[in-house]
Amino acid sequence: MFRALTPAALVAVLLAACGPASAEAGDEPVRYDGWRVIEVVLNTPEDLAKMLSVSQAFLASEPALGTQPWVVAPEKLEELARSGLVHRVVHEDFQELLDREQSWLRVRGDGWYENYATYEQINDRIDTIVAQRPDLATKFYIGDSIEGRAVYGLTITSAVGVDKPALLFNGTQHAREWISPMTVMYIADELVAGYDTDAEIRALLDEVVFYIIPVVNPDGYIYSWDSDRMWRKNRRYNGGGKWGVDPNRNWATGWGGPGSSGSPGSSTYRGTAPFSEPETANLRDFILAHDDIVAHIDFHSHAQLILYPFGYDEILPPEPDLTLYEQLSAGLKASIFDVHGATYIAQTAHALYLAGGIMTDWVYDQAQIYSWTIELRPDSADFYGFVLPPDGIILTGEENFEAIKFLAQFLTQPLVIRFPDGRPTLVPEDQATTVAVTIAESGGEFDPNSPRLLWRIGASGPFTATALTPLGANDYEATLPAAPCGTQLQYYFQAETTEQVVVNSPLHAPSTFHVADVGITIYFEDDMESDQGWTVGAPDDDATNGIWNRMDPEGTEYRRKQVQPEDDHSDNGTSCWVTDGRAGSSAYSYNVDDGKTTLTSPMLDLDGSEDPVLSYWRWYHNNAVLHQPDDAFQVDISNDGGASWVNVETSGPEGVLTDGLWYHREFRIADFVTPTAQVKIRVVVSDDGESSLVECALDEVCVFEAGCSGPACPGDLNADGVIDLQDLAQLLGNYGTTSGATYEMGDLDGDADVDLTDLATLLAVYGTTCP
Ligand code: 0X9
Ligand code: ZN
Repeated sequence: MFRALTPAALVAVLLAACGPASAEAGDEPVRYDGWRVIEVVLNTPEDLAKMLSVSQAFLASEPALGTQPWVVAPEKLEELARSGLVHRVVHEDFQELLDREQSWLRVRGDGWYENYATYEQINDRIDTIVAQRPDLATKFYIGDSIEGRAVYGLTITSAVGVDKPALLFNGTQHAREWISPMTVMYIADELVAGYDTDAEIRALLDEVVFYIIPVVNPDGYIYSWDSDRMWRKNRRYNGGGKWGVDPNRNWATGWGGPGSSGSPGSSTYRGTAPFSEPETANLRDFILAHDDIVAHIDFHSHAQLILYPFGYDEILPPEPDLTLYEQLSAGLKASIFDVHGATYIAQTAHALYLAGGIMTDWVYDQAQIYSWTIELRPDSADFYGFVLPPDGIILTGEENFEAIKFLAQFLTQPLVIRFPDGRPTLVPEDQATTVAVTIAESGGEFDPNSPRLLWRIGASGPFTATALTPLGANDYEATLPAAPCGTQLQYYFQAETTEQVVVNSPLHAPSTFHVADVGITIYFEDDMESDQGWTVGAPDDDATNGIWNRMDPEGTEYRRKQVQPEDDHSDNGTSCWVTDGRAGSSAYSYNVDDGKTTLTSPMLDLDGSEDPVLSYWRWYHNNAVLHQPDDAFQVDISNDGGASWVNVETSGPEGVLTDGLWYHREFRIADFVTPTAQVKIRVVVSDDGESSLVECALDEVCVFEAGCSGPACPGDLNADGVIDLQDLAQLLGNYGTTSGATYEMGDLDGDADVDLTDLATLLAVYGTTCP
């Protein structure tokens, strides 16, 4: 019986049968031709033992009970059938999936985060970031890997502030988890890019130091690119044809314990001693040499988990740490969820499975640093596993960036002010805008009556305070006031602890603040609650099932995955367009089959627009492990009333996540067609067979641009639609101001003072109502 335990170790299985344990320089890469990807149900330890005798190539990092993804060699299929284990084949050829990934890699676009990056490309990116912003980013070196490759990191912080607390993020202890270096690089990039434009990020870099080490196991990472995509460990030669130590079993806390292996061929091989590997020893030394580090995240994939100590035993951190871990883990989870609706489960590491010698346990236990293991996308029911389609890179980066901002704020402030729906940067004129606000306690006790919005129209003058409307729990609604077109709303938020400690968002308000430009021209807006003239069908539509209709969708699920949404996207009403929103008796009842179904918008008159933006929310679910070439979701645009079409986005046939979540998409129309009076958009969904479950939905379509929709209403200082005594009084109250005056104060000609010219303008329209 082979003692090797994980997919990487299936090469050890092959060793006995047909070849070398591991591809070496000059060898052919390891191939998985004809290996079936299966989902198997394991109810008892006996089931698990049976399955392990069929194949050691499970796709989870540890063999576990439950519904499990597995890979089985073709010659073992008969044995699998004989075993009586309940299973289904989800893909016929694992190698094909790996080959597809290779083809995705070849179509790398302009954007650095459009596809996975090699070790060299990551190092180049580190150098580029440092070259572009030497004031914010510096490079460090923690030592060499066992094959002599340098491990580099980035320090990201501003020159403001001294003795700042630091956060450490690392990726790629495990070689095949390619989303992990991309995610930490995304965090690095966003921190640097946001310093000049986002007051919240600026405050973070003024308050906190970030250490980011994207590839702590470079040899393994390169090996997973060049030789065996499923390689997990480092590249130590253990003798006897066995390679690699699992870095995440090589740390000292609980070293040698359960969930780690003493067999050099195992993919959870712990090594000969704690820190026997240069990769872990160097990382340990870096941490010990930096006593500014207060929190750490070790990024892995996959399964969407937020794990905190302990992992080596069924024990919990003592109080008050446990409470803090629970609060913080809940905040990380909520921050991630708010971005794209992805669910990451927060739990102790041992609740997943016991594993001795993991980094997170050591960092917490020995270095007294709050530490997490985050398992990134996809979720545990997904068969892409480590082969996450590349459009998942930015989505994963975006949601985890919110999480680390929350973490940094939590550790530096007694309360954290969060915005679950984001903060507006562009608002309609003369119309109030609401903002959802949530307060989390991060050490302080929150005074629920304290939260307020402070705002002003224009760049000077005092801020006006308005209380937030409580919505229950720690949720509130803030209302940004109506403001005239062309102005700028400047605003910040405050909340207090019961001990009157005031926390601002952004942190250093009012010397920095959030801004929203006022003025949106809306050309088309549809939350799908009424019929605005969309049409279903095209001459060559041939789908036999799942035809577009507008309704309140009925949610469907299939094998732990949401297939059709239960709810539309907009807050208002319940309807959206959906490819037959009925649930039926099974998820297959009303999904798209055998062809395509087309939904076309009414004619949109964009005449006179300058740079309109098309925005919508869409849902696309397709459970094919690899899309059939004709399976696609596509959005097209026309500027000749539908005579000709230009593609805006296509999901599928491959390289795209189709995981059944509402995603917001936004495009500049001029990037595709010249805006005319005859613009239409259409959404085409196709499924070339019946085998895959295809569901699509569309909601909140909007075409808009920044700018004023009509002539501004000069003189209406309080934006209530009439120019009356209140406006006059407002102007007269500020009359004679020589600098820093705002529109609202009476500066109608925008020269920052309130003088006779302004008064004359107001008197000329006095008593009128706005158009
Ligand atoms: O097993 C690991 O090292 C991590 N999972 S992975 O699939 N990325 O290999 C999880 C470590 C978390 N700790 C425990 N489960 N004890
Ligand atoms: Zn891992």
